[in-house]
This record gives sequence, structure tokens and C-alpha cells, in this order.
Amino acid sequence: MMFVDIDNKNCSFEKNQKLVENIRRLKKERNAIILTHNYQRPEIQDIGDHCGDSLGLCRIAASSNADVICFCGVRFMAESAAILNPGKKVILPAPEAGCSLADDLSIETLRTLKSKYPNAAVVCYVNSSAGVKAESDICCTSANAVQVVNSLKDYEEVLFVPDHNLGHYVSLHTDKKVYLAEVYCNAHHDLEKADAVRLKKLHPNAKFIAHPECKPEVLELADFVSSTSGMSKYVGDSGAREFIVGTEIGMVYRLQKDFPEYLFYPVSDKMICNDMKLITLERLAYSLETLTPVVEVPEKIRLKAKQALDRMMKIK
Ligand code: CIZ
Repeated sequence: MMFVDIDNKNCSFEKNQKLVENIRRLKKERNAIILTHNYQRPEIQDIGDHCGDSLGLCRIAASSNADVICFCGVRFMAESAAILNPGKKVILPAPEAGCSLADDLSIETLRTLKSKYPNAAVVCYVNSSAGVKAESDICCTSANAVQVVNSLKDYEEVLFVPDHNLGHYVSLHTDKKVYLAEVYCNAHHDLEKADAVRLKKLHPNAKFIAHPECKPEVLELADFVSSTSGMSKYVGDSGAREFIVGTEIGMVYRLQKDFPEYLFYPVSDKMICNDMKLITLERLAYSLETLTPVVEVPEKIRLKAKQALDRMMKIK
């Protein structure tokens, strides 16, 4: 029977070392690539072949020649890898890892919104189900959402789903009329303006970097608003040495690892996505050992969803 230690509390250093060795061995034997999202636990980020945001990981998945893509993230990310790589086995060590954005916008709701705004292009954030992608004209990530919307030269109106806050942020950077859905990322939307104000007072020399899934009143306080990949770039380029990080807590580990000479403060210790923490070394090892759980997308949906992802990938 599978042993699952969700909190990884029973893992001693020696046990972790053994698991790491096993994972490395299995990875070679299976010709697998391990892709880890920036919000994963530190030990999972450390063992990945690539750690990044969903756009970067999508691109790597699309160009990799591994036989197995082991996606350490949440379901919609593994689905995207499966959509782009029909000949490969995609495994997700925690199949129950969901996302409030993807789970809270049904295909039926999207169809209702589409009939309300028939002239609008449908732009769908990758944090969405394969079925929702299949009903959309083009996908975007938080790294390219503004670019994607502005690339739609034939449209004056856009229906942006599912994330309301990201869509609102996009609406401030385009001349198009943007219609929004009432769906939010719990981890980002729960961040309050008061949290940001308190941290800025505590660290007056720090730059506040915030994710566009946060509320508009939080974003107004930010020195820089961007996806996690944009945050990494900004930290490297800005010349500042201290940063208040307004996104899921896993990104603080990633930044501290990449920039050990700088200081990073989480804006709130409540910014945790529990779904992103479901993958442990044990579950990763088990997944590579058994090559399960496999993520598959029905072919009819896959082909339509792929069109929306391919259109996004063409935008540089
Ligand atoms: O696009 C992604 O991977 C997410 C969910 C956040 C980010 O900005 O990287």
C-alpha cells in the first residue's frame, strides 16, 4: 500500500537523502523529466530538472524529448503538458491537487458568459480546466496576459476568464473593453491591503513585488506587479536589495535560493496554496516508480484546447 506523509514530517534527513537518490535513479530509468512549479515545497523545487512558472514549464514540456513528464504542480498544469505532448506520459504525483481558479469556472458558466458577450474574444488564463481552454480563443499566463489581449487586433472586446483580479489588471493596460468572471485565487485574493501596509512600514527600504492575482487595492501599493518569472527578473535587474514578496510563499524560497545576497520578506504567512504543497518526496518517488497517476485529456477536448495554447505560444 502507498504510504503518504502529506506534511513530510516523518522524513528524517537520512530518509530524505534515500528518497532523493531513488528519485534520481528512477528518473534516469524512466527517461523522465521533472518539472516543478515555483510554488512547490523547497525539497521538490530542489529536485526538479526545471523550476519555473506555468508558461516556462509549458514551453519546456513542449520541447522535451523525455518519455515521461512528471509534473510537480497542480492538475491544470499537468493537463496543459498532456495537451501539448500527446505521445508522452504525463504523471502528477498528487492527482487531487486542484486550483480554485480552474475548479470554480465550469464550462456551463463560460458558455453563459459567451452568449452574453458574443462579440468578445475569449481569453482564458491557463489556470483553467482543459474543457474551458477548449471553449476559448486563446490562452494566457500571468506573464503574458497583457500582451495576449493586446495581440487580438480584430477584437475590441475581450471576455477574460477565470481570474477576476488578473483580468482587472489587464483591463488597466489595454484599450479593449474587458468583461470579467467572478472567480478568484484564494491564496492571492485573501491578501489584505493592511498586510501590505504593515510590511512596508516594517521594511521601508524594500521593494514590494506583487502578483496580479491580488486585489486591485493591494496592487496599487506595489512597486512592481508581475508573474513569478517577472519577479525573478525584476529582482535581478532592479538594483534593490530587499523585497516584500506578494505571492505564494514557495516563491520566497525560490528567490532566496537564486539571490542569496538579498533579503526577501513574505508579505503574509497566510499566502499558502495547500494544493501546491501536496507533493512530497515520497509521493514523487512513488509516482516515478509506478508511473501513475497519469493525466489524460480526451482527444476531442485536447485538440481544441491545444489550439488555444498554441496561439498563446506563438506570441513571443
Ligand atoms: O503562471 C503561473 O505559473 C502561476 C500560477 C503563477 C506565476 O505567476 O508564475
